[in-house]
Amino acid sequence: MSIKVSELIVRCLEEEGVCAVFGLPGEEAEELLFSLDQSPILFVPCRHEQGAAFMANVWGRLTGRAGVCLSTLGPGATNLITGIADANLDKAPLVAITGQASRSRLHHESHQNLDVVSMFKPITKWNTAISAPDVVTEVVRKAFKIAEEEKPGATHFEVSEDLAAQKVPKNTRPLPRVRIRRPGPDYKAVGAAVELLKWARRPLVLAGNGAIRKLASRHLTRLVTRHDIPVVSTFMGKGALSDNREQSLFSTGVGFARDYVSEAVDAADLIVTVGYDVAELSPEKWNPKAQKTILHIDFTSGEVYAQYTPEVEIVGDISGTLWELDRRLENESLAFERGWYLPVRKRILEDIRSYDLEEGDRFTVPGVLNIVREVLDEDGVLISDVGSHKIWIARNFPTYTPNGSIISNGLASMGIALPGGIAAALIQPRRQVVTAMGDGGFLMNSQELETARRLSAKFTVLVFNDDDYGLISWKQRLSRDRAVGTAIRNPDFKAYAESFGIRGYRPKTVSELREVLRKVIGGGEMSVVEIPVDTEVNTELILKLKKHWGEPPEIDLSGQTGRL
Ligand SMILES: Cc1ncc(C[n+]2csc(CCOP(=O)(O)OP(=O)(O)O)c2C)c(N)n1
Repeated sequence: MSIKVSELIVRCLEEEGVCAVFGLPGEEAEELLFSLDQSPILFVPCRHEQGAAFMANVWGRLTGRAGVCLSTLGPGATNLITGIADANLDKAPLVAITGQASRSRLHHESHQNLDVVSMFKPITKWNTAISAPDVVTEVVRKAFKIAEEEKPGATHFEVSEDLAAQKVPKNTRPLPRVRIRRPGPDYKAVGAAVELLKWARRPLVLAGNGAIRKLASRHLTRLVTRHDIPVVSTFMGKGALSDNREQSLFSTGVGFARDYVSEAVDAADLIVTVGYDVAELSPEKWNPKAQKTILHIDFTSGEVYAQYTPEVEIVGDISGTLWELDRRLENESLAFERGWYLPVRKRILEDIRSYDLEEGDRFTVPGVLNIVREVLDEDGVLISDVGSHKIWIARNFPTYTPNGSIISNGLASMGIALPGGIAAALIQPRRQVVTAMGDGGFLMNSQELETARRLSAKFTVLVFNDDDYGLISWKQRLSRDRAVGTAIRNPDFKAYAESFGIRGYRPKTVSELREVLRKVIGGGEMSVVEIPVDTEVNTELILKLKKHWGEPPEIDLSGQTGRL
């Protein structure tokens, strides 16, 4: 008795606990699709392979277990690339599966035949083509193991159509998942870190995307609240410490200009990085003179930068390290100044409030975000796309739980938010899910509205409309006083959403906006809310910050919007 290789692959996916595969069909993936059809695993046909890869990506980020996407050979595989690369650079566990032509035609030029394994090499942690039926169980286990182990990322395996149809003995068993303990911190390194902390007066934690994985947030919260250490998070580290906590100084801020939070970073005498990922934020941004004393805590050793030369590196499980440090510090006399960072927190909080919208005001992204925060449950999730709105979400949107806001900041690819919302709504149907994007990012993957509708996914899509690739024109105006190549035009987004059978809204006043958001967020329906936004607030922010730092303005405020 025998089964097909494709059936064995699906059996292995079941063993890995996979419950959904996002993808697009193709002839060379036929065996896999029919085998999936015999399994409890849900195959979600998407409208673009990029959408499928982004869904798997956000699935991985929210669950810590690899999200899975599937495509055919050639064009299907090339379409997957951006979503896979995004997962890899953003440290999201993802397994990609691609079909391939029969092995008998791979040696010569043939229809849709590309060397996908070579193509995916630089965007994955590991990838391979399954070479024979008897290695299937090893390949699938290895793909999941590598994708999920620290630091997580993307893996890929390719299945030729002739191989998929080959037979293996029916009793072939998938290899079991094995729970692996991550190594704990080295005691000498912890000892050196304790000495550094005893020396410090104003330590400050920089929490990166590793600080929201594997329970690190819980241990971080205990350590910093007990010893009154302020925490600044990177965009992807948001929620590692709840912004409700007095010690939270929110995120690293605008990034391309010194923000209020820089005052605390400047004043700190020890920067403790926790799960800090340089793909997100270069150390040149916060340590330009390479003078900071740094304690590095991460699953892996630090990347080499002239501005990142830690005094001590503790390499090992982050939670374990934080727990151990907390224990070791219990009996030490520390000389931390208490509350030294509070004026910075106060300024950040006041700044966020200053964007509150009043009746008659034109909509701005930070103003709308304040209303979203008012309406969204504390444990709801806001998934950001990439653009000027992302900067505002990172800087202004209080986040209370790890993954309470999801931002792509490694590859930082536009188009992730809407597919990401579908993944979030599927995994956590009771959680309030809001996605926020610009008009540019929305139309990059808006075809997935059909997927959302078909799946009866329920979440809110906010489209900030400025008829412009806003972040680019924001930056161009700062450097050259004008923007080129950024102005775009849009369809009627409300009518567009409605053409998919999805409720569309275009509020005109602040009270109407509040009413719409109260109705749609967590309202049990899929909805698209188009919000025309005034972008003057972007340049004004930079002017305000320059004034704060006593720098000359050097910005011309004329011709702000990108409208045609
Ligand atoms: C796939 C991709 N293409 C291009 C870019 C470069 N880029 C970064 S932000 C941005 C503009 C985004 O415009 P929009 O989606 O309208 O959002 P806004 O900036 O207006 O908030 C562009 C083109 C990118 N990050 N990703």
